[in-house]
Amino acid sequence: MSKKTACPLDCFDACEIIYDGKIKASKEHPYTQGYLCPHLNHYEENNFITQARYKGENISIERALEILKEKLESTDKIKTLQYRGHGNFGLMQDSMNHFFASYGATLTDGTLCDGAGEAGILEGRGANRLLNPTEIAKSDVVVLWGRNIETTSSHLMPFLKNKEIIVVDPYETSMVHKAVQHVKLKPHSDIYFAMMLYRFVMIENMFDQEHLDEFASEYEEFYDMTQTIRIRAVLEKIDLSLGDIGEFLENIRGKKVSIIVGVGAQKYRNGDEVLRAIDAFAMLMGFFHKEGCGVGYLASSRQGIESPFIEKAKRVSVVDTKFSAYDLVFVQGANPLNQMPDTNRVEKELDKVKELIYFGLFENETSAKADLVIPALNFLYKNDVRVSYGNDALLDMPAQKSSEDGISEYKLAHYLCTAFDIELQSEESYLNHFRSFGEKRKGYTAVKSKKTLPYEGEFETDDGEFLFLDEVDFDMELENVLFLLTSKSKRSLNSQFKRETNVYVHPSLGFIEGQSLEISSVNGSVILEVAHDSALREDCILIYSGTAGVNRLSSSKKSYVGNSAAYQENRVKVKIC
Ligand SMILES: Nc1nc2c(c(=O)[nH]1)N[C@H]1C(S)=C(S)[C@@H](COP(=O)(O)OP(=O)(O)OC[C@H]3O[C@@H](n4cnc5c(=O)[nH]c(N)nc54)[C@H](O)[C@@H]3O)O[C@H]1N2
Ligand SMILES: Nc1nc2c(c(=O)[nH]1)N[C@H]1C(S)=C(S)[C@@H](COP(=O)(O)OP(=O)(O)OC[C@H]3O[C@@H](n4cnc5c(=O)[nH]c(N)nc54)[C@H](O)[C@@H]3O)O[C@H]1N2
Ligand code: SF4
Ligand SMILES: [Mo]
Repeated sequence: MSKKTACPLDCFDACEIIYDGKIKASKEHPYTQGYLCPHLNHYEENNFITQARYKGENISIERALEILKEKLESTDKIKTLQYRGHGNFGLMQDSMNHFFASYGATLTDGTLCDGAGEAGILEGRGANRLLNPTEIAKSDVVVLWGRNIETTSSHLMPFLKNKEIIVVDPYETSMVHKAVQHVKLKPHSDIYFAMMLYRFVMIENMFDQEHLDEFASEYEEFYDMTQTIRIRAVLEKIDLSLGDIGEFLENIRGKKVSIIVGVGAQKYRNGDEVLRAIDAFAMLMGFFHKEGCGVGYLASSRQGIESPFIEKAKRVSVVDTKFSAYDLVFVQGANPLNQMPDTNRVEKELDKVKELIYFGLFENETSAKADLVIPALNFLYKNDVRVSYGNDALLDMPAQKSSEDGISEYKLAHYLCTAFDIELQSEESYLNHFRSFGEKRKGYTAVKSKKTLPYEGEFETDDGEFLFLDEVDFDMELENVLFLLTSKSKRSLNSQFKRETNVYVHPSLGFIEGQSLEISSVNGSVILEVAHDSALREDCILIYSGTAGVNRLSSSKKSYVGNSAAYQENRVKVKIC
């Protein structure tokens, strides 16, 4: 048995693991480079669910499967919903989608994560291709734009050695201390900043005319749009100075530049426009077609991988799911009662569901409410293959040991497909199917079609040209407001592992550490204990993603484009209680 497997978590890095009774980092894999993050270093110390239960009573796994089958039989198919999250990033997770889709149930679409930004990228470039770490390593300057790499993609750090770093973030991330510039802009003001960069690049003639004529002939129309911005008034509104713009352009002049964008910059209803404005600036600078340059985001991880599973099904959005329209809801790899926006709404909706079924690894808000809890086996006990949205690796994840305390997705899908007479191939044939998209490269296996220079030749839009944004929504509330940041925490991965419990505020706001603070928005409120963080702007509070109750504050209104959640759309108020 191969001792090699991979971290299954929803993370850019997709680390390779050597398992010898203990989880260890692979030293050979060029992206893993011999170390893992705390989530995996302490993975086996977690309290996994090892016991199935129904309505509070412990039952055997066999009985849990029978109950699941009975409940499916007694429920109308159109009243059955599979709600998927990304607790595990393995491709075999989809074997359960195959069952539910073939069976005639409703599945989910849309995303809680990166959909708004991705929609913007798709509009402009036609495809959301990867900017691989090996390309980023060729840059002189790396702009971290709403991405906190030391926390969320620490394996990118070695690729940034000796580069000039610029951070564009309302928060003073740890990378700021290594940076030549920190643009500490107001949240939600990135569109203005990007458009102003565009305008000044035009004024200063920092662009390559021929390149634009070939790939983005409408660049002057976009320039006209950037000219509708009143510079002084807007700079004041977003709390930047002309000096910030000038310094930024000086820092990148004549350099190879990669812009690495995170989900932070697009957790808004108009998140697509943020990415389109950043892309427009990058286009003007010619970054898409020069070596060591580009804009990297959360790329489509499955680029170049065909699904062997039945996918066609009726689907409803994962953002504002109307659970009450279903009698049976099967939650897989997700914790909607913590991670979906507008928890108050989600709670009310789930109250009306007759059979809430939770298939996961850990106890959480959703398992606590579930009628039937089915323990999943963790990645060490099952076979899988994974890819990543942050690099080109494809990793085999063979089982390292066995256990009867839970069930794998494939085994559960197999049980259900057999029970309902649905075709399912052997596990090995699916694994081989996924493996077939890989090719050996130096020290690792990569997805064949993930190329190093993604937009070489032309863009993937209808006419091969970059498509500029032609209308911008400047209707954001930016003045005299308190912004809510809901960033990712070092200690947790979304709501898995050690979750944060505090609300973080700037010390100058006058709140005392340990004090209870009621934070409220138009959607709801939550009471949390104050902790100080001087890395924040004074007009921002920070409640990390995964904190209990954080999403009582967020809205389930979807992004205008991209069927995505917009966690930071609501402004908040605070009150001592
Ligand atoms: N440790 C850890 N790692 C993770 C995760 C985790 O929960 N914990 N989650 C994984 C997942 S699912 C994802 S999607 C990725 C996300 O990875 P990232 O995109 O890096 O995650 P975030 O922390 O959401 O946001 C990054 C930064 O955006 C900044 N930000 C917030 N609002 C704005 C804004 O309006 N403009 C700008 N310019 N910046 C802003 C925040 O201050 C933060 O520093 O991380 C993955 N990796
Ligand atoms: N306020 C706010 N909310 C957010 C975000 C934010 O930035 N701010 N970020 C959003 C983002 S980017 C994302 S990606 C989503 C994530 O939202 P979810 O995907 O719901 O993430 P988790 O809370 O980690 O829930 C994953 C669950 O999957 C289960 N699980 C883990 N491994 C397995 C497995 O192998 N099999 C099965 N069956 N189950 C497993 C675990 O029990 C865990 O509780 O949250 C979103 N929510
Ligand atoms: S950095 Fe990401 S992929 Fe690597 S071990 Fe941690 S969570 Fe897993
Ligand atoms: Mo995510």
